[in-house]
Amino acid sequence: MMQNQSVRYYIVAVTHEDFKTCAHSGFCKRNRDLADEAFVTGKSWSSPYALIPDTLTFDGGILSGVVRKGDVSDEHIQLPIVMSFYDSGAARVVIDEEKRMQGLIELRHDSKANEKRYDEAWKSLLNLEHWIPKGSGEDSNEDESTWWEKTFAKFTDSKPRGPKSAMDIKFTGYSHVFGIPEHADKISLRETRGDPGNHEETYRLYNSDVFEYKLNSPMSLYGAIPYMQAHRVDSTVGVFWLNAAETWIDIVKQHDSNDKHTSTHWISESGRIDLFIFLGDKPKDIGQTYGRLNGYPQLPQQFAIGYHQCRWNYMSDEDVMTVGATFDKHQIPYDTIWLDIEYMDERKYFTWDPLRFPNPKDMQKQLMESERKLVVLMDSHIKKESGYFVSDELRSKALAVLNKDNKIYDGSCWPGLSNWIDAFNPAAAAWLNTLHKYDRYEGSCSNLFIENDMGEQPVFHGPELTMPRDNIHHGNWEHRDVHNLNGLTIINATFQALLDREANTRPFILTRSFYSGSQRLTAMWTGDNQAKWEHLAISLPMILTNGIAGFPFAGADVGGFFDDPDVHLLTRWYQAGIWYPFFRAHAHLDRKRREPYLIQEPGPGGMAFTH
Ligand code: NBV
Repeated sequence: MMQNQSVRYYIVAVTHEDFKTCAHSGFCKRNRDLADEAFVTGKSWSSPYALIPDTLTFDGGILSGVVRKGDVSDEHIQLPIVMSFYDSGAARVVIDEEKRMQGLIELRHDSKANEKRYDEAWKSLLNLEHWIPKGSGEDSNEDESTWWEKTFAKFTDSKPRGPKSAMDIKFTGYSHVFGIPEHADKISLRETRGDPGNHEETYRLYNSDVFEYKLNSPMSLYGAIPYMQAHRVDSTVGVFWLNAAETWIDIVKQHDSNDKHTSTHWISESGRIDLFIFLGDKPKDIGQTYGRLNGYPQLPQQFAIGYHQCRWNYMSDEDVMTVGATFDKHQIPYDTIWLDIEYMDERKYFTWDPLRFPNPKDMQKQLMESERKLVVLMDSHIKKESGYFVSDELRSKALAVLNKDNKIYDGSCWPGLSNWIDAFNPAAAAWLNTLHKYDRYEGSCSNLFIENDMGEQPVFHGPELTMPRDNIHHGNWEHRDVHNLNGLTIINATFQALLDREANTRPFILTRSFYSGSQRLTAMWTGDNQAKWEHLAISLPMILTNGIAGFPFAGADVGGFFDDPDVHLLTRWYQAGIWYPFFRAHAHLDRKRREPYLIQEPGPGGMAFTH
């Protein structure tokens, strides 16, 4: 059957202007303004918060107590605080309230004296956006206009659970901080207060599918790892901010006569404060401790560190075999060939286009003869169509994401009108597991692996090209609370499915969206880059930053996804790409063929394609 042409291309090209800045986000603006007030105008700033000394207890490495807002007589806002100190050298600070808050932690690690000091001084900035019932009128001197409803680019977010949270972390004695992927930016993170050379805007973590993303920018891209590291010659500090909601991070550097310091301000839309702190001499020391918490990458399969040949799309099984045979003819090695969204019947996952891929098993068996693999693209948006078994089961088993009215959420995506698998639900993961079994996924063989592309949950025509924040996931979580985790739930379920499909094979998955922990399950790549020299250049700090954040199995589309590279750029990109831990060439549907055997040797007449 032919494709549904109406959804062949992105209907809406959502570019960087269509995404929020801090100023568009009520909770971010409030917290940024507060930091300005405290830091800029602030010697006279005094915090309304205090630890209540006689509530403190220390037992089995755990320090517990209560933080109070207001003066001693005012007991109505009390926040339990728990600090745990682990043998690994990590510490955890949790401040729990039904809703959110803002505080300050100062980090310093003096390794010369071989002394690991958690110098968490609850400085004067401690502040809390505590939960209040809607319309209660408390804190009436504050601007509540964005607390209960927020409209951005014609989309209104109903925010039924009100305004939410944040905190400050100061890296005392460190002039550089690194990490918090994913941004198209340099390795040493820039300041965000708009002076020359700094960013105008706050770093954002809100997994997003950004069309033609901007370079040297703090805007969020497809993945989010809220892990930051600061390093100087013999001392390293890391912080992990355990929060999967939209998060903004401001960075400001201060120099005094003795030292340099980096102050960071973390602002999340929801959740409690849950912060891990890692101290060590060298980055490898804290990389070790961070891995003990969130997992290490699995040892990649041999084929996975080889060369991957991809494009959107190889259009038939014959096309796949011809490309493979031409690689062999030119004696260019490749280990894996990929199929993008056009291999299916009307973009319905777990099906094959009957005209173009009539014999998928034969195709995979031929690849198997030379130990090659096939990777096919698979996502969690399911075409809404009665009679399509995946859609019927998703709906009848009630395993889809819901809208704010607790009805199955309908949105549009590549297949047209779609519903989304809610992999937060263990029953949905278990169901996905059954779909991958050979008897259910007809035409699949043991050398077929998976690309989970759009885990940011892109929804054409959705707010910032994703789902509304008041959508509901399993366990009554609002989408806003868990947005950055969504892609991880899908790869988690897919990984388990591939593991259970056949004993003794290790799954291979590629993901575009990620969170801390995804490194255990998949490789990642930097999404839809462009065939430009600047994109080749930025791929290196992006991949290295991912490594700093514990996810080194990373790559970028060799050649650039959008546009056609000239032969110089493509040749240089292959030369760089061979060093990417994950090495895959990829190209947009409309771009010219550019398999490496099409590039001529550099010669007196320059270099050319043999089209
Ligand atoms: O499936 C089509 C593309 C894919 O080729 C690319 O690698 C992904 O990053 N996909 C995005 C969807 C839309 C691209 C405009």
